[in-house]
Amino acid sequence: MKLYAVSDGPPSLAVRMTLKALDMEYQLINVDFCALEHRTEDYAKMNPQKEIPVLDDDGFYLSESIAIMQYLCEKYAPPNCTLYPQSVIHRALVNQRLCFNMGFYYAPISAHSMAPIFFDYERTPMSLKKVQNALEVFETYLERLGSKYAAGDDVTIADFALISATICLEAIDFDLSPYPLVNKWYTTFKEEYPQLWEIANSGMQEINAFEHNPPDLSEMDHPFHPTRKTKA
Ligand SMILES: N[C@@H](CCC(=O)N[C@@H](CS)C(=O)NCC(=O)O)C(=O)O
Repeated sequence: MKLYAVSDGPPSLAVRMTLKALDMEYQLINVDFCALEHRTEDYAKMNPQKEIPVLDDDGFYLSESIAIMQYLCEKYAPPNCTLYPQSVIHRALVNQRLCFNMGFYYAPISAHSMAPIFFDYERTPMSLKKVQNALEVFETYLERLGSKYAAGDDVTIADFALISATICLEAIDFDLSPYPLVNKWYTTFKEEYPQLWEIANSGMQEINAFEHNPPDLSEMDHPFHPTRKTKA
């Protein structure tokens, strides 16, 4: 099994946490985002979206981090594994949190934290407001469920996705204290799963280094880049 991943990409980190939690052997292939290794025609054969990560399970190529995490658990998790619970209701809750992360939580966080570093967009009062809105909703979910983790008292793949998104905020020195339950959930994960946190933390440190010493984007000929050299 191979995983094409980017070292500071939250979707890649969430998949790596899943592989680690499942104790699986695999080959980690680092994709250089700034060198646009994911924009080549060869890469597009694996994933026409030209996005990272991609899993190659013996010639079966799968993209989209949520689908990858679900696939890994469905195919390789031991019976009664709590990472992706079997019960319909509980699994529905995990799936809801995964969708919440992708559609509602990570998107504004990424726009506010990552895009200004890697795409030259601006951090604005509106982008901040959207992050605050996402955090308020996550705070509400944690309050209503009254659980230690996002979908219950056991850690699940939904936490891996949400933790990977939240590192982007820590990386830009964002204060989580106005969201005490999110803050507690984040700290609890770090304390209880140090080996999984190590994976997230390595990405967080990289983003933090870029935050304080931004990459030179002038040479990055990305089609979605505001200062790109060639037209998309
Ligand atoms: N929905 C995808 C998103 C993956 C994604 O956005 N990956 C970023 C790296 S963190 C990427 O490949 N972006 C492509 C680009 O901006 O060129 C997933 O969850 O796997």
